[in-house]
Amino acid sequence: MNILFIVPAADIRRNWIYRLGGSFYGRSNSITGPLILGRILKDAGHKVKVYEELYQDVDMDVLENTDVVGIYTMTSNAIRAYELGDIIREKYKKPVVMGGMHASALPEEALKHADHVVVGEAEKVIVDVMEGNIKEDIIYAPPIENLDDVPFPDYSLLKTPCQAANIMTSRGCPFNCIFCTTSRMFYPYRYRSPDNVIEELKLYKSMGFKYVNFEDDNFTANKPRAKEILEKMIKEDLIFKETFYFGRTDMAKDKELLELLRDTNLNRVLIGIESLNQDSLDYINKKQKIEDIRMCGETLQKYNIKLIASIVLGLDYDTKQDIRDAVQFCKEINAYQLQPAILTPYPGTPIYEQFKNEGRILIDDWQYYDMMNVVFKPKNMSPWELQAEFFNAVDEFYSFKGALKMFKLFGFEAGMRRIGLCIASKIGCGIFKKTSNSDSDNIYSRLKKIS
Ligand code: B12
Ligand code: SF4
Repeated sequence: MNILFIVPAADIRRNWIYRLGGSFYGRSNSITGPLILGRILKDAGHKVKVYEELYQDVDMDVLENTDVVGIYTMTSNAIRAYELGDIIREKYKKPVVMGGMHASALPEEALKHADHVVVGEAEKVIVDVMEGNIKEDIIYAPPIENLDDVPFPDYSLLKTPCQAANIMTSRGCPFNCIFCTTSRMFYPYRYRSPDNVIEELKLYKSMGFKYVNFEDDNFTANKPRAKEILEKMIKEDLIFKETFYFGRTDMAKDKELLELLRDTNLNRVLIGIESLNQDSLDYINKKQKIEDIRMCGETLQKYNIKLIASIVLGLDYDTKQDIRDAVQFCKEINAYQLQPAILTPYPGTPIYEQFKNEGRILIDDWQYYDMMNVVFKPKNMSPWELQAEFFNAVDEFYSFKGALKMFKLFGFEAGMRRIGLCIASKIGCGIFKKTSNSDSDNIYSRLKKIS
């Protein structure tokens, strides 16, 4: 059979300005699920192609020779996924199977645009589903017990650009913050053996990948295991250029771990600082103290590890001043990047249930669920004020003066990338101002009206 997987991207992300910006700043990569499932299907004798719409449009002609289409969904691309599902079923008369984060949280909704929906990790059922051996509409797939049994993602199936290989050495996270989708989708928390991880890294080295991202939700959750992987990377000479990963403030307490991260070039880390208000941290169940955050910010600098500080905007205990203080703090600790994320009630999370029960969900158009748009009614400010705080945070953090500091701290390349981010953020803020002041019907004018 000829099988096509599509990872959709919302309308705004397929526009050429966005793609151009992405190619300057980001390194193209891929969700690993379809590449793993594709590998399983290839091993079962099928021909598979995978497209990431973030980087390139899908060549619809390919559908003529396709027998079945698999579509990955996350919430912000669900509308596009449904649009594709409808077109492929109605115009091309091909069966569609959906899976991924969003379809797993709301399978009945996804089923309106697909022939089958797989809830959860699809490795064990994918061959039977794609071959049409399963008759149920919604298939509940069991989580994989031993992740070492899962084949490595097959990048030869990917038909769109890819500069960095993504590796997942674990699934889930031992914590359970109230807004987090992945600790619920990938449950329980499981991890692969260090040797299995090393084999995958060897493959990427042999394929010529210069960049690798560790996409685990919390790579340093199990420190002895993380250290073992890093030690083996050094021993096997598996060092890539600047390597990205997700961490947690607690990693900064372990000096040996920090040295290994530095020595293996795992030198760009995204950490959820979330808020500098302890009531907010407790409310989201972060199990993190303000002192941990401060200590982490100061320590990472000493190890030349670039911090991408993620803060959540709009928590029930936070005021506008709390948001501004958090941005100021990120500047003070010389965070390399700021990732302000507007609190987003993703289906399947406790915060979604809470806001639904309290009647606080204002916008149910999924394309706005990308952490950059306000979709709920905040407690301590109006929706419009929160949206404006998001752009204020970006504008305030990405100053040219701050970028110059980055040259000094992290060298020329990092400095230039930060300049690029500065320019992109100024353009983004300009577009925001223009759009929000225009008479057209858009998300911002809707938020203004609601407020
Ligand atoms: C790598 C990654 C990216 C990359 C690549 C994504 C891309 N090209 O679209 C980049 C950095 C570009 C990215 C961007 C974004 N991302 Co992202 N990303 C991830 C990350 C960290 C890893 C994905 C992965 O490989 N998972 C591991 C594999 C094993 O799981 P999987 O891919 O889901 O596959 C399994 C199942 O889902 C299922 N399955 C998957 N596909 C299919 C298809 C079919 C047909 C079937 C049956 C089953 C099936 O079986 C698979 C095997 O078990 C996840 C977090 C995570 N843990 O998943 C976030 C995550 C998916 N991203 C998220 C978000 C919000 C975004 C952005 C909106 C962020 C932003 N503001 O810009 C954008 C949107 C991009 C878009 N396409 O529109 C959220 C989504 C939340 C939600 N509930 O919707 C996540 C969960 C992060 C988080 N912690 O909240 N992302
Ligand atoms: S620490 Fe991060 S990955 Fe873990 S539950 Fe909290 S938000 Fe999710």
